[in-house]
Amino acid sequence: MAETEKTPKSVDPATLKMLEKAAQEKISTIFDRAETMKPCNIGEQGTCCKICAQGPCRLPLPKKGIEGEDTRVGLCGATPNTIAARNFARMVAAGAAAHSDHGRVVAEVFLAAARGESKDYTIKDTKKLVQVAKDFDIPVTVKEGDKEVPRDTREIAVELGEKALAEWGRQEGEIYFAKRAPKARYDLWKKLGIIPRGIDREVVEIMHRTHMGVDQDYENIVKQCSRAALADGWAGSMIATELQDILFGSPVPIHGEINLGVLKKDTVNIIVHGHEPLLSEMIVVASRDPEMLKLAESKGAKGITLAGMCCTANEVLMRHGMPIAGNYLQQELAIITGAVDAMVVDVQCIMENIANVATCYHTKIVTTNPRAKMKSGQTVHIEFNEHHALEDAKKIVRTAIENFPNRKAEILIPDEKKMMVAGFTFESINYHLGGTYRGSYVPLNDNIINGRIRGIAGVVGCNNARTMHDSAHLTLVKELLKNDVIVLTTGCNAMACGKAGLLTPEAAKEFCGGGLAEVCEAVGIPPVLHMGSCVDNSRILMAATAVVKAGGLGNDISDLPAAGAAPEWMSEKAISIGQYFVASGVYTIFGVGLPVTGAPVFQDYLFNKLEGIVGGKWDVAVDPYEMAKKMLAHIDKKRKALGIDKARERVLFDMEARRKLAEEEAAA
Ligand code: MSK
Repeated sequence: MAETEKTPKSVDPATLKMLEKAAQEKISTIFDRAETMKPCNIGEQGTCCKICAQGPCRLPLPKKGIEGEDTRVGLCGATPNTIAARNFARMVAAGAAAHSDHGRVVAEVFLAAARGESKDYTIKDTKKLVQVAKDFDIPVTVKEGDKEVPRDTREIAVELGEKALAEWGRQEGEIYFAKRAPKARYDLWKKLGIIPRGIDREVVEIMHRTHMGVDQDYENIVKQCSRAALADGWAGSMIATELQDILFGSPVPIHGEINLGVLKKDTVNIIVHGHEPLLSEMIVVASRDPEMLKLAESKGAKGITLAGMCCTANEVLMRHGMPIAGNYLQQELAIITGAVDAMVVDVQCIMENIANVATCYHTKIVTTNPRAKMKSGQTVHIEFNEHHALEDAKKIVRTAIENFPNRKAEILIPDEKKMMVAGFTFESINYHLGGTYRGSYVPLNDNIINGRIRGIAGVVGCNNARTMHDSAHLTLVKELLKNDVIVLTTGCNAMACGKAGLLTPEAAKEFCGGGLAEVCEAVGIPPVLHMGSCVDNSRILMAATAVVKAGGLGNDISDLPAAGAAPEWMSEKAISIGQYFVASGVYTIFGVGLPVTGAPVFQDYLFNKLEGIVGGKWDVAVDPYEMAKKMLAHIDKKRKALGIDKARERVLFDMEARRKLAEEEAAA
């Protein structure tokens, strides 16, 4: 059957064009392998146990389902619930470790910069430095005579760097940022005993508890999942976001372009791919260096195009407006254009196959991180070190420039690219809604209370080759917008939205219900707010906290008419993110499927019982329309509980009106 007669593999025309080129050139991509290799059905159910050498013990659900007592056990007697819970917990541990190890390196570089040991990095956002220092109980003023005067910025930064770094190795007590959460949430965590002690400790404890013959109580395992995931969301990831903002500058709304059409035939094209902005920030500087531009010209190129891929793309977009070449499933395809002179990678979401694809073209894959090397293909390793960061970045850029004359294949760059606005943080949303002098979330809350905005959704996460590329992301987001739900996004969902034109203020008129469109047009914001990379999901936690603190919508994140989703997730990091949203009180729904279906009792605990404990719960819907329906039902449930379900009309409700509504509700 011809390629065009099959179900399309993507909703993105640029991706389809490149898949056609790949087929013509007989290059195997992840899209092909997803067709030929079927997933293991026992692993999919979460009930394959391979944590000791007596297995793997495979406990699939019987075809007819469970009749009577569930007697399935592994060799040691482990039940499907224990096995699925252990597998789930190990995903949380891996995800939390990945985000947090990113955060650790940021904290190390931050400290080196504060101490003046890393000349290429400096403190850029001193206002945020002071704010974050206060959260770490660091004095920001000193006594001079009888006056309190601001403390030396460098001293504050050094103390913050030391205290932040100590969050990884802390053995007792609580992570500092736990107190950033609404008081009711903090008190609940305290009561449940799930406030993380130290980041590394919680991850290690999952690995211990899930070792053969240790924790055999799925509820107790989930408790540790919450602790480790909270250590990710409210510590590892949040520290990464905050220190990156202080080092590189906090993002503000900025224009950028997205999709493979940002590459240029006549310039040196460099793609930075992965997650840590420490490297990409320096490559941005190096690619603008006059010496580099001159070298590019001497090789016959008309300049240097630097574009991002995956979350590194979000980082360089948010702070510099650098273009994005594509999201996770487009990494092989970028190379297939024949126009990428170097793909520079660091950590996470880098497919091993890019090295093989690169051998069919001239593209150099440059690995830069000692934790992530590649064996196959034409890769070079240029280790990136913060003590001579710019020098290393220039070496990498030079490698790309010198490779420009080696282009050999036919070049095909799809025309597709779209404009977008990114760079929203919980602070900049505050500013946009309330203005410089009265920055506040109150106008947002008022519009939720009066019903112009029905609720808030966080839609985030990866692409997954088992589902049509970007399709579930876009269907879900459009359904939510149509129903007046404002969307906060990060990661590969943000990029899918960008490619589809949803990240512009003009999208409000085209895609939103009347109420949401009215608000977005009045404020001049897109209806989908791009808040950054995977670690920046911590910005969504802070935005949710700011909404609670602005008042009128309950006392806790779990009271908000809000829901979270990852329609095309694939990475273990997504499971950690999901768990920290659930443990923060958010109804969180995933597409694709969760590997828990083989353990119905454990699944019921995650999908139902957990809500009565932490206020948030897990859910799954493969169909994005079904997913939207479930999210809207949850949002409406919360609106009802708040007594604002009858307020979906065009009136601004003052306190008196809200009280009246609540009384009417009680009387009904
Ligand atoms: S890059 S973790 S595929 S969002 Fe952060 Fe995209 Fe998921 Fe990687």
